[in-house]
Amino acid sequence: PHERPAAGHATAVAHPNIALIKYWGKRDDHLILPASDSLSMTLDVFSTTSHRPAGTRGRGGPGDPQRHPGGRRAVPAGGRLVRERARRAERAVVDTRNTVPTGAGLASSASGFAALAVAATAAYGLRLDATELSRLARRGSGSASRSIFGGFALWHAGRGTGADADLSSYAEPLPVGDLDAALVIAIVDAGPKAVSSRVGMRRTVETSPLYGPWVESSRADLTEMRAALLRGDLEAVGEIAERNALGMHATMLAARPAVRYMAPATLTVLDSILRLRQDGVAAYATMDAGPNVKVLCAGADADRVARTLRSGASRTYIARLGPGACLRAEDG
Ligand code: 2P0
Repeated sequence: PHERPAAGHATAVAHPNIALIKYWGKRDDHLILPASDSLSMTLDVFSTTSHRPAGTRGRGGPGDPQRHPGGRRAVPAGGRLVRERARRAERAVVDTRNTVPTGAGLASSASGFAALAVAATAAYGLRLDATELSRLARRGSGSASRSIFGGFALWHAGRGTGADADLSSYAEPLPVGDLDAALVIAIVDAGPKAVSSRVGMRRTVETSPLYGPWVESSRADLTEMRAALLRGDLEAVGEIAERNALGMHATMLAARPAVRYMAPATLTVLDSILRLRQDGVAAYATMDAGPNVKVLCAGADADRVARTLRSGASRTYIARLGPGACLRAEDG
C-alpha cells in the first residue's frame, strides 16, 4: 500500500483581498456560509506568511495557535479540520507573520486563513485542489476563501443548506477584460475596531430592516459588476463597487444598535474622492469593517489619488492586483 509522506514543514504566503461586491452576513454561522455572493480583488501588498511545522507539539510562545493573524481564535478549529481530513492526531504549531495592520478592516484574517489552509494541508501531506483549499479557508474566515486566488475572485454563496451548501460555497478566479486597476488605501485609523465583523454581521442580519433589500440589490450589483469587469470598464466597476459598499454601510447603520465603522475622517476622504471625480479623475471608494477607505482608480492615476488623499489620511498605500496563496519554495 501507498505510504503517506511524513508530516513536514510548510510555509505559505497569501495576500489580502478587498471586496468590490461585499460579503456581509451569514446564513450559517458554523459553516460560514454567506447570505450572498461576493466579488473581490486580491492585492499585492500586506502579505501574510503562515508557517506550519506539523508533528511538533507546542503551547504558548510565539508558535501558539491562539496567536493568529488579527488576533482571531479560529486557528485551532482550522487545524482540527485539516487533521480530520488527513486522519492525523498530532497537533501542529502555527507561526504567522502578518504585515497587514490588524483589526482595521484591512482583511488580515483573509490572508491569514488562506495562508494557513495552504500551509497546513501541505504540512499534513494533503493534496487539495484550489476549490477545496478555498472551502477550507472559508471555514476560518469567509473572506479568506477569496484570497486563495489572485486577481479578481468570485465567492459563491452556495446552494441549499448543510453539506450541500458546504460543498458549493467556494471562490473561483474571474475572467476580466483589459483593466489597469489600482487600489489606493487611505488609512485614517489603524487601531483595532470596536465591533468585530462577526458580531457586526450577526447584529445586522438579525436587526436591520434594510438587510433583506441590501442582499437583493447586491445580487443585481454582482450581475452588473461581472459584465463591467468583462468589458474592462473601470468607471462602471468603480460606480458599482462604491454603491455596493455604501449600501452595506447603510444596512449596518440601520441595525439596532447601529453598527458604525465610518469615522469623521472617513467622510473627509469621501469628499476628496468626490472632488477628484469633479476634476475628471475616475476614483471610487469602498469601505469595509473599519474607518479606512480603499479607492479604486486606474494605475496611471494612483499617484495623484494617493497625493490628494494624503491631506485627510494618516498614510496611503498603492496596491495593484496580487497573486493567489501559494507554498513558499524553500520549504519544499
Ligand atoms: C468582505 N468583510 O466582503 C466583507 C466586507 C468586511 C466588510 O469579509 O466572520 O473576517 O470570519 O467570515 O471574512 C470581513 O469578514 O468574517 C469581511 P468571518 P470576515 O470582505
